[in-house]
Amino acid sequence: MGKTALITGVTGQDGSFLAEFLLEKGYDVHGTIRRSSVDFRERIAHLEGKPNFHLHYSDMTDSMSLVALIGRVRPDEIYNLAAQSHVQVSFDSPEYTADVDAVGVLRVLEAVRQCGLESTCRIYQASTSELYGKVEEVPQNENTPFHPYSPYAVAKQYGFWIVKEYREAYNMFCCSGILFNHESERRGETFVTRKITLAASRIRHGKQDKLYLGNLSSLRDWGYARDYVECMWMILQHEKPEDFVIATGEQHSVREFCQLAFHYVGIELEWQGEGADEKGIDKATGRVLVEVSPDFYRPTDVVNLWGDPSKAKRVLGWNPQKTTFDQLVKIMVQHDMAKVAVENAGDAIRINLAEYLEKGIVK
Ligand code: NAP
Ligand code: G4F
Repeated sequence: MGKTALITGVTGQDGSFLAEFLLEKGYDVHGTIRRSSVDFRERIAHLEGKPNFHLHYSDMTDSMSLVALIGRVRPDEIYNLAAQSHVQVSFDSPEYTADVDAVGVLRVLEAVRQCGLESTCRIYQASTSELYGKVEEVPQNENTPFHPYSPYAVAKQYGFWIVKEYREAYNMFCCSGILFNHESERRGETFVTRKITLAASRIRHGKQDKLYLGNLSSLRDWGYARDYVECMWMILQHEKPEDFVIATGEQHSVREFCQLAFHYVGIELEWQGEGADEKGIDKATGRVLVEVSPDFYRPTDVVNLWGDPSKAKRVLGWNPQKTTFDQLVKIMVQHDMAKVAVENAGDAIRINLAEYLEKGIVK
């Protein structure tokens, strides 16, 4: 018999890659989705209909839905990925973020206990490098003190500690992966990397004039999401429950990411000015393509994330450099150049259709 896994947040970037990964390993995969007026299942559309892939409505704010689902599925492994995952949004919706990202974790742990699965079900909690926040040392490892620096990070801090508490109090196999930023062609479009690769592609195709960003000097340790979901699985296959830092061990600024993304669409940028006056200028034409907008500044910003993945490498045998920074940017740009080309083709068809309707050819 293959194992059964439950993924909360299966429609997200990580959930979709993890579902693919577990299906390939022969798992029976169950995922949670939430009701919304527009059905947004783009990332998992290719998995629907597979016999071992099952979707269920549930919400992290609704403990009854979680108890009922976990009792019915009786998973061997739970990957708790569902979250309000946008740091800037957490300043606007702090209470909701706490409900989902903090209390939501407690709801999953309690549901497992109430269903009598505490000694059989292993639980992975999607923790984050945002816990290091206003960093107290670089690079950051499993022993670096936490200093959360946003409502999102404070909520995730609760999640981290409640997982540790249940591990020690009830002897449950539950652990946190402290994941540094990981990106992909499926990344949400308002996170900085995807915002950049989409904008560079649209600018290249003449569909956008300029890209507005916040803090260009912010530093991140960016990896490829597809590589990171493998490590989530490895954490649950380890002989004992432990927390791990998952990162590449390499750090780049938002400015560097931007430079490379534009390079891959065929535009070389040079930077002029400082702070809010800094601009990214197309060397060939002199056009200003990137500007800073204080709208994207955060009340408190985390600016120096750099992970040390030594423990995951040594204990789990995980390769933190499977996909390099350069390859990651290239994958994302290639995807978005193709996406914009398809959008352009769609626009052309819509224009024609509008003309047809106007002329009364199609009624
Ligand atoms: P994501 O793309 O934003 O996906 C989040 C998932 O959570 C989506 O499926 C979303 O559903 C679901 N969700 C949100 N609120 C929910 C609620 N109230 N009830 C049920 N489901 C809900 O995030 P991701 O990048 O895949 O990240 C996965 C997890 O890792 C998150 O917990 C995130 O905080 C954490 N993390 C991410 C990174 C990173 O760099 N990507 C780094 C560290 C930690 P909808 O599709 O319906 O919105
Ligand atoms: O891409 P970001 O929004 O990601 P952030 O805040 O690091 O959060 C992501 O990674 C965390 C792991 O460390 C996850 F826990 C979390 O769920 C999420 O996946 O911003 C990255 C940096 C920030 O310093 C931000 O201030 O880029 C800076 N930035 C500059 N201009 C911008 C922009 N961020 C966004 N989203 N949009 C901008 O225009």
